[in-house]
Amino acid sequence: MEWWRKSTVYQIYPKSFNDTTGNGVGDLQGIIEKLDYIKELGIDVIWLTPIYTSPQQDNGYDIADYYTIHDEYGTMEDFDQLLEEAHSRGIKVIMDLVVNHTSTEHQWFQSAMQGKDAKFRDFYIWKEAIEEKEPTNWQSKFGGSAWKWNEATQDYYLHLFDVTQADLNWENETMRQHVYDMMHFWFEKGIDGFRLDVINLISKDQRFPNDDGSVAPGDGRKFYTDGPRVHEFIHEMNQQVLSKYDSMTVGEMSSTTIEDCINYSNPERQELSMTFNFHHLKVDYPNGEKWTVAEFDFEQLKSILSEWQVRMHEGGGWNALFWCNHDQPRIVSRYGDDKRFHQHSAKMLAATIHLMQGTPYIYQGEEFGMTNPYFTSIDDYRDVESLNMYKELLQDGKNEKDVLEILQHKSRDNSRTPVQWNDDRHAGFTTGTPWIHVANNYEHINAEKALADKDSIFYFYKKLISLRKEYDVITDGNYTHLTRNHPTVFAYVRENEQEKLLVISNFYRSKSVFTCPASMVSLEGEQVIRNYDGEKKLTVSLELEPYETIAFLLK
Ligand code: TEU
Repeated sequence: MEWWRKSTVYQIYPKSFNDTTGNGVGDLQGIIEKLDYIKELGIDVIWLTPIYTSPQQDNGYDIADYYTIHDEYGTMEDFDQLLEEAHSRGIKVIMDLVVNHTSTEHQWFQSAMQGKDAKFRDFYIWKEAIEEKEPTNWQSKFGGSAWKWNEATQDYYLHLFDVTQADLNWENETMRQHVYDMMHFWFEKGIDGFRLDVINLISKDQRFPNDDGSVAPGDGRKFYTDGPRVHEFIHEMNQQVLSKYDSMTVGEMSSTTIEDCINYSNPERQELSMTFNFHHLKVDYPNGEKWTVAEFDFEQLKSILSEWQVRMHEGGGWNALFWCNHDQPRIVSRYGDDKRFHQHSAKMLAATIHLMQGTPYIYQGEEFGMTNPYFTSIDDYRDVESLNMYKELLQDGKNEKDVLEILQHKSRDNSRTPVQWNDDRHAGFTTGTPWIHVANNYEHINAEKALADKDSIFYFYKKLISLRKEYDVITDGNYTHLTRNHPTVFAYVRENEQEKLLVISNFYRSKSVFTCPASMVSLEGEQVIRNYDGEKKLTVSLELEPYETIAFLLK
C-alpha cells in the first residue's frame, strides 16, 4: 500500500505560521523551529502553501518565479535546511504547485504582454474584443470580469482569479514542458510531492462560449471545470514527472464531480494520488450563495460526505479529508460552537472526519481549536477576495454592518490570522507587528496551553492520528451511513473483513439519542475514543451529551 494512505498531513500557511525575524511575516526558519511540535502531534507530511517569489497579491498564489524563494520567507538555503530537518524527523514535505496561472509579473507574462509576436505570447490565453466588449461574459472568482484588456496587444487575457493572476494556456506544449521541468527541479531537491492548485481548471473549452446564466449570471464554470483535456494533461504530467518519483499528489478540485475525482485518483488511471473537493463546505451557502450568513444544512452535510465515502471507495478513488484550509473559515466557528462548547465541538468535528476513508489534513491551529477572529473593521482584512467582495456588496446596496457580519463568517482571512503559540504579545507569533491581527482569544486558546493539558484538543487529534496507524479498518474499510433523517446525530460504520468501527457524533448543543441497530449492540463494542470522560457501553438507546463523539470497535 502506498505510504500516503496511512498518513496525516499538516498544512502550513507560512505567512501566518511563525516569524523569526520580527518583520511580522512568518518564515522558513519559523517552520524549522516548530518541526518538533509537528512531530509531537504525529504528523507524517507537511504541505507548504506557496513560498516562491511573488508580489503577494494573493499571498503567493500569484507566482513570479517558480525557481526562487520569496525573500520575506528566507532563502533557498533555508528551504534546503527545512527539507533536511523535516526528513530527519521522518516528516515528508509537499509543495504547492500553482500552474493554472502565474503572476502577471512572471517573466513569461512580462514578455507575452509586449506584443503579438512576443516569445511567450501563446503561454497565456488571449482573445479579441467582441463588439468592443469582453470576449465572454465569464466572471472572475474574485469578482468582476474574468478578462482584462491589454493596451499593447489590443486584446484581452483571461484571469479566472485576480487580474494579476493570468491563466496559462495548457494547449501549448512548450508551456507544459516548462511546467514539467520545474516540477523535476523540486523533486530533484528531494521534495515528496505536490498539492496542485485548482488543477481541474487548466483545460478550457476552446470555443470560449458565453455562459447562458443557468447557474448564475456569467458563471462560466462549465466551460473550464474538469474541462475537455484535463485528464489527458494530468496523465501526461504523471507519465513525464510524477511516475518517476515516490511521490504523493493531491489535486485541489473546484466545483468538481465524484466521477471526475475517481478518474483523477484511481491508480489505474495514472493521474494523481487523491483529491480535495468542497461540496461539504458549501452546505452553508443557501442557493449556492457564499456571501450571506446562514446555518449549515446538517442533512445535506451528512449525505454529501456519505456519498463521497461510498462512491470513491467503490470507484477506487481516494479522498483528501478536511474541514479547514487557508480559504475556509475555522470549522469550530462554523459547524461547531466556539464559545460554550469549544473543546467538545472541536473534538467532535475532528473525530467525525478523521475516522472516514482517505488522507486527513489538519490546517495550522486547527489542532488546538483556533477560531474565527470576528474582525469588526474592514481595515482588519487583507485578503483580495474579501476586499473585492466588500466593495461589491456595498455597491449592491447592502449596509456596512451587514457586510462586516458576512465577512466575519465567510472571509478567507478567518483562517489566516497568526498561529497562537502562547499568551505573550501577538501570541508569540512575532516580536514585530503582525501582517494581520491575532485573534483576541489567544490568551485562552494557544498551543502552549494545549500542550500542558492532557485533555486538550491537541491530544485528541494526536490520538486520532495514532488510531489511523493502529486500525486498518480506518484506511481500508467500507462505509455505511446510519443516520439519514436523524435531526442531530451523524453515525456511520466502517467495515473490513476483520473489524467494524462505529462512529457516532452529536452535532448539536442539546442532548441526543442514537438508536443503535441490535446486531451491532450484541457485538459488545470496545470504546476507542470519546470526547467526554469515562467509558460508555454501547446500548440500543445510546444517550449523547452535547457535541459528544464516541467510536466503538466491534469484533
Ligand atoms: O483556491 C481555489 C478556489 O477556487 C477557492 O477555494 C477560492 O479561494 C474560493 O473559491 C474563493 O471563494 C486556490 C487557493 O487555495 C486560493 O488560496 C487561491 O486564491 C486560488 O486557488 C487562486 O490560486
